[in-house]
Formats: sequence, structure tokens, C-alpha cells
Amino acid sequence: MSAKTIMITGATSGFGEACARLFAEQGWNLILTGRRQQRLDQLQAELGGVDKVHTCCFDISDRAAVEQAFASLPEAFCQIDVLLNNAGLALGLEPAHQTRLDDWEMMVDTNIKGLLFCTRTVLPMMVERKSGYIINIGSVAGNWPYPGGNVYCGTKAFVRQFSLAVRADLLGTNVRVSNIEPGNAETEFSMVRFKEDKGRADKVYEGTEALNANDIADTVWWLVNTPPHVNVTTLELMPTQEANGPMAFYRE
Ligand code: NDP
Ligand code: 8X3
Repeated sequence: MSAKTIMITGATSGFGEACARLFAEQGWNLILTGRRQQRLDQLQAELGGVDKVHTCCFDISDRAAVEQAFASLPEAFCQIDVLLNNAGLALGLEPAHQTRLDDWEMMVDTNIKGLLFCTRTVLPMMVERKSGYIINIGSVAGNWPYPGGNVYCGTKAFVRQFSLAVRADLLGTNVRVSNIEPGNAETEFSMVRFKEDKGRADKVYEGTEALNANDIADTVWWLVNTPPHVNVTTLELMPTQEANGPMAFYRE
């Protein structure tokens, strides 16, 4: 039986990289994307070379670049069994009236538009084959608002609702859609959010046990191996040491 293929957006670090390693171990072919060519090259060399790993270096918010990447997939990687829409980011934690509009725009372009571009390109092929699996990486931030979360929370709420709505469209096609919603996980996420301020990023994980990238890779692997008649729609997972806080009140 020929190996299956997973396309992982944002495979150059964190969840995406951990998924790439796990699926490679299991013999899958990989299409890995990200903006950092050097990391993609390194992963390709480590995880089986050009026969097992195809890399595409592009900015996912650039629609033409996404289309070009799909159009130039080598024959052996054309049939995508699983699309893992993982690339994404948070920028800043300022209150809405103080945030940088550029940061908001970049989060929308990456977390929403990038995910849409990839999904819309892959879906017709999956529907035609009557098989395939779209796994989106949402976040607890899509369910639970927090101060400074503003647009990041909004983008992940979009991912949740979009995942559910696409499922409704795909009824009868056998194509599955899941949205994984992790809580606090230690990756490069906070370095990106705080623009390389390591002190601030480290504080997010200080004194608490966060999820790690392998926890998410294990979750993706489990989802992919559920029987074809089962569709986990939404899966929220948090560190044991994280929970939702109480409502906030301002008092004079
Ligand atoms: P990382 O910062 O470690 O990884 C993010 C990945 O996304 C990188 O590979 C990065 O690649 C890629 N990426 C970001 N922007 C773009 C872009 N414009 N074009 C292409 N690729 C891009 O963070 P995580 O692994 O933690 O994040 C993965 C996903 O999980 C994100 O969607 C995030 O919102 C979500 N998430 C994270 C949580 C956490 O606490 N860590 C919790 C819940 C959800 P490159 O820089 O090479 O382009
Ligand atoms: C990342 C988790 O709580 O920092 O999506 O928004 S959180």
C-alpha cells in the first residue's frame, strides 16, 4: 500500500514540526510549509529526503503564493490525505485601543485568510475522491476571551465556526473536518507574540506545566486514526494546570 500524504502548514516549529516528526516516523509522506527555508531544508534532510518530504516556502497570507505552491506539487505528493491547517500566530497583548493595527491585520491574514486559501484549494480534490481530512488548529482563545486577546481570540473563533460550517457543506462526501483547540503550550508562540522578548515569553510558562508540541502531535495522530465513520468535530485540550477564570468586574 502506498504511503499517505499529510500537508502541514507552519511545520518549521512548534506543533507543526512535532507533527512532521511523528507522521514521518509512521511512514507518511510530508508536504511541509513555512517561511523559513533553512528549517524546511533541515527537516527534509532529517525526515527522509526529497522522496518522502516536499517543502514549500511561502507566506500563507499571500494567496498567489499559496496557489503556486499547490500548482507545483510533484506528482508523488498531489494526493493530499490530510491537510493540517496549523500555521498561525498571535501578535501583542495590548488592549484593543492600544494595539498596532498592523498586528491585527497580520493575524487576520495568517490565521483566517491563510487557512481559507489552503482549505479552498485542497477541498475539491478531497470531495472528488470522497476521502480526506482537514484538521484545523484553533485555540481555547476562540472560546474563552481574555484581556489583550482581542483579534487573536476573534481569529480562533472564526476557525471554530468555519470548521463547523464546512462540515455542514461536506455532509455526504466522507471528508472529515476537526478543530483542535489547545490551551497554553510551550512553543515559539510566545516569542512571536512578544516579538522576541525572551523574558516576557518565558514568563508565560514559568511555574506552570504547559502543554508541549508532542501533546498536540499525539492528538492529531489519534484523530487521523479514528475510524472513517467517526468525525470528532471539536477537541479542546488544556494543561491540567490551566482553567478558565471568573468573570471580571471593575469596581470604583
Ligand atoms: P510556533 O510559533 O512555534 O509555530 C507557528 C508556525 O506557523 C511556524 O512554523 C511558522 O513558520 C508558521 N507561520 C506563522 N506565520 C506564517 C505565515 N505568514 N506564513 C507561513 N507560515 C507561518 O507556534 P505554535 O506551534 O504554538 O502554533 C501553531 C498553531 O497553534 C498556531 O495556529 C497557533 O495560533 C496555535 N495555538 C498555539 C497555542 C500555544 O499556546 N502555543 C495554543 C493554541 C493554539 P515560519 O515562521 O517559518 O513562517
Ligand atoms: C494560544 C493559547 O491562551 O495564549 O492560542 O491564547 S492563548
